[in-house]
Amino acid sequence: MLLNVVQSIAPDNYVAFTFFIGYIAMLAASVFFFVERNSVSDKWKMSLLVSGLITGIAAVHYYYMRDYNLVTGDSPTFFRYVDWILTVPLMCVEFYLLTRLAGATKSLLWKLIFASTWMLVCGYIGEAFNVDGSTSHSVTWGVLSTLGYLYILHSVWMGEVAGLADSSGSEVVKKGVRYLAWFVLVGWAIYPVGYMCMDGGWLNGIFEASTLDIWYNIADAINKIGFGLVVYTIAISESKKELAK
Ligand SMILES: *C/C=C(C)/C=C/C=C(C)/C=C/C1=C(C)CCCC1(C)C
Repeated sequence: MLLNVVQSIAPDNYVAFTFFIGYIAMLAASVFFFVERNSVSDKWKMSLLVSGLITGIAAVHYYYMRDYNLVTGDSPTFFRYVDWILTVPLMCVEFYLLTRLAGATKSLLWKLIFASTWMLVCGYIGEAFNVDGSTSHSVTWGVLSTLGYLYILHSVWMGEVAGLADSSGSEVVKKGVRYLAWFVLVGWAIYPVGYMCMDGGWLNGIFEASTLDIWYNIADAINKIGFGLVVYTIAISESKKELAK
């Protein structure tokens, strides 16, 4: 708060600028998802609540990340991971909510939450505790983290989540889950690529660490707001169908 009052963004500081824009966009998206809960049937209100929570939690973190970055000039790695560890499991909750009517179980939900938490905890250890820029540290934890990522990818493309979406009997849910699976495959892949560009990573030196934040900020906006909008579209279409009955 205090820092926020005295700092302003230099015109050529694109990193800070994307933190700022990210904050506004996440905030606006939350307002949108919360207000739009009124436009969907009861069954879908929880999905929109979760969409709004994802962008809302991100907005709070962007607020702090922007300040942190302005004051220190560093990447706000800690805030970034706190944000992810809260929001990525919530994205897994969205998959559960979308396939619940087709029979998704609590055990599926917990497996997805566990896999995402595993992915992020291992990633954090790999990134934050790599004091001497060691390649073996970076690669070991990166590979461990990727196991969690692969589990989620498998589940949403050809595993339990995909199977449930197929058997849901709704084209909207089936297509929607497929869209979300694309987010996981392409949008989420930006983060491990960024990770590999850091000290000790296989792609180190390709991007400046400072420009990495720009990529992460863009990726976050797509992955959180875009993801939420797909969920919103599914919820609206399904609610209309229910009304038409
Ligand atoms: C809104 C934030 C999202 C969707 C963040 C997603 C983050 C990941 C998919 C991170 C994955 C990583 C790996 C697969 C390996 C290297 C370490 C990570 C944590 C960057």
